[in-house]
Amino acid sequence: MSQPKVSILMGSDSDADRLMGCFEQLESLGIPFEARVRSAHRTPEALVVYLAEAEAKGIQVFLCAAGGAAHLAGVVASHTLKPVIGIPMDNPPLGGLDALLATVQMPAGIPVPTVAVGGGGPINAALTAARILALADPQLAEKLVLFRQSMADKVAAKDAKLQARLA
Ligand code: RP5
Repeated sequence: MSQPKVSILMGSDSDADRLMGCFEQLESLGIPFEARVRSAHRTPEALVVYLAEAEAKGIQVFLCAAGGAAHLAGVVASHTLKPVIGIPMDNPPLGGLDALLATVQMPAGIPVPTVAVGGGGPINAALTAARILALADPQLAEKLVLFRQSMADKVAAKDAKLQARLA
């Protein structure tokens, strides 16, 4: 089995179902990944230990999903120089605005580029990781070209369907 290149960290297993799109997108591009539950607040020491292990085994990009007072991505970014992408989770009662602000509003010096709350956010996190890895991987870059073409084909098919319905 290939060594994982992407690590998806989540603050709780309650986040996992909403990250399926992220897992599936990485799988469809053939990017090896691992997903782990580590919390910035509940397991701060275990998080730091994991990050050292992950870097040692070749993880290139960290995707960090957390809800509520979501410090996970920022804490990870403070311990690594690898790219860290924040995925704010749309938890009740605030619907993810809390996690969005906690993830995206980092002080200068510790960057956490952050994807959308809910919806396509987890998928776009996977695609951003893919673009980063594709800088040094021409085969992956080609897969991204094909992925984009397949999206354009789907839009064209939808337009054709709409035109047929209106005719
Ligand atoms: C965050 O707290 C997690 O990322 C999760 O979104 C949220 C709630 O966690 P649980 O109470 O469901 O374990 O750290």
